[in-house]
Amino acid sequence: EYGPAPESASEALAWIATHEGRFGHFINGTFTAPAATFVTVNPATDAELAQVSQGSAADIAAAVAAARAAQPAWEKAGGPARARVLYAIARLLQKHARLFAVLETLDNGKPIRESRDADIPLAQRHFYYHAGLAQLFEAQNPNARAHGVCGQIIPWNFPLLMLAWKVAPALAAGNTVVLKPAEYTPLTALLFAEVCQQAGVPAGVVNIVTGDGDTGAALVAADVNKIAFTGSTEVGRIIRQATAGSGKALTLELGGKSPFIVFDDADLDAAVEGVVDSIWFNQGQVCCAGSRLLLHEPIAARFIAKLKRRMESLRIGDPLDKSIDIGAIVHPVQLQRITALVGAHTAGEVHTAPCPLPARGSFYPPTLITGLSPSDALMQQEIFGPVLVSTTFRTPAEAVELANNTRYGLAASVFSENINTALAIAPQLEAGVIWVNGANMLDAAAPFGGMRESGYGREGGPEGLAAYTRMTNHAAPALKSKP
Ligand code: TXE
Repeated sequence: EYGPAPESASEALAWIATHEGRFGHFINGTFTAPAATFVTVNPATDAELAQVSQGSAADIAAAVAAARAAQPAWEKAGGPARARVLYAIARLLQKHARLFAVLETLDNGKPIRESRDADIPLAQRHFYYHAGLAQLFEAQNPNARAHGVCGQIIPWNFPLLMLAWKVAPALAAGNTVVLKPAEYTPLTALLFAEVCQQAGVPAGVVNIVTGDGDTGAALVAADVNKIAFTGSTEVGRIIRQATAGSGKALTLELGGKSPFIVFDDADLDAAVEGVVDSIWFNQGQVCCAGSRLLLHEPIAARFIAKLKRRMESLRIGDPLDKSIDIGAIVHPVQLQRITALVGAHTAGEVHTAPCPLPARGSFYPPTLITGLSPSDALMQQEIFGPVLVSTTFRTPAEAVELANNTRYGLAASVFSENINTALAIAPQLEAGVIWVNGANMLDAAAPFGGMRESGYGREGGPEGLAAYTRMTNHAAPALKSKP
């Protein structure tokens, strides 16, 4: 479908060239003139991709004003009218899937196989799903009203998909948005702005302001009705404090240190593949990555041997090469963070995948650290890289205790061929999302989110849409007006 490996970057680079490599913000349906720019680079080659504007408080204020002006008509248009626009966005994401996938891989460093088969299709599906839900939800919840203007701040690990998770439900419920992409990966959000123009999204309904944490902080402080944030637990805490007492609604999707539990009756080969999907997907830069491997003692040595053998076949390299399993780390700063966290630690036995690393770019090898004790820092800290730590347990009760022994509570995987074991363990795990004999399975219809320091609120499904509405005792305007 995508021609011979490696995938060509030419279409994506040509798109960047149509903007002369310099991007303004997308406010009120048009691009502003680029100003005060910063550079976004391809982490696999260190080559500059484009210059992107650093959003100021004035840019945020202009975007919020556009969103405020557009909101009443967008809500009043009603679910079916909004659904038409959401379907149009979904179809355009599908039509331009290849361009989006290559652009995402260039900006983020993730393997093209993942952007092509996961990020972009899941983003499309999010818009298709919410087009349907826009109509159904309104009919079933006549007293639900939109919040108004939503400020949305997203991370760099799944740039377009996190945008879809934020924008699709907000628009479906009749809100307008000001979205700030992460500074490392702004490009697919800017391409999405063009999709909005083509899809007939009314001016001001979607606004995109690029920039760093200062731009994000300005958005949090702006006159918005809701903030939705995905990112680090530390910044989540700052935003929580900044919005306290402001009356702004808030949802937070933060970090994790999710357990991956393998019982002695598990299909060990399937569990090994589960580990690969869980911690080496997207170089481990996944909030719900199964980064703590908990092994039942009777199979622990056998499992580690199998896993080490599997690591020998992992291929690290050019993310545009379709045969590559592991791409680049998003940015040199993130690479340094991973290196420092692992380097500061002396306990345990460190095993790395033997595939040589490319000579340039930000690459880190898939890494397995065995023989740690539950209180070791690496068992507790989110590394957000391709680093798996493991320990063993003797009884199901000990497995549950170890699994719950962090400050996080985002996701968990349980591998067992005994459904009674799986169903007995799952409800005892303090995690928002639990997979049995699987990992990292996401669906637009399944609410996703954490507990404890992994955040609160849900994204996806009717619960996710409900988080973009408030209940009133007035019927929705669209249902009151005559056709
Ligand atoms: O995240 P930040 P960073 C974790 C992961 C990673 C660490 C640091 O452990 O190693 O965070 O990554 C914006 N007010 N996760 O530094 O800073 C920022 O511009 C408002 C887990 O990249 O949280 C970006 O758009 N916004 C995670 C977004 O917040 C602010 C995904 C996330 O950046 C801000 C990413 C502020 N004061 C990192 N400061 C997950 N849960 O998926 C920054 N931002």
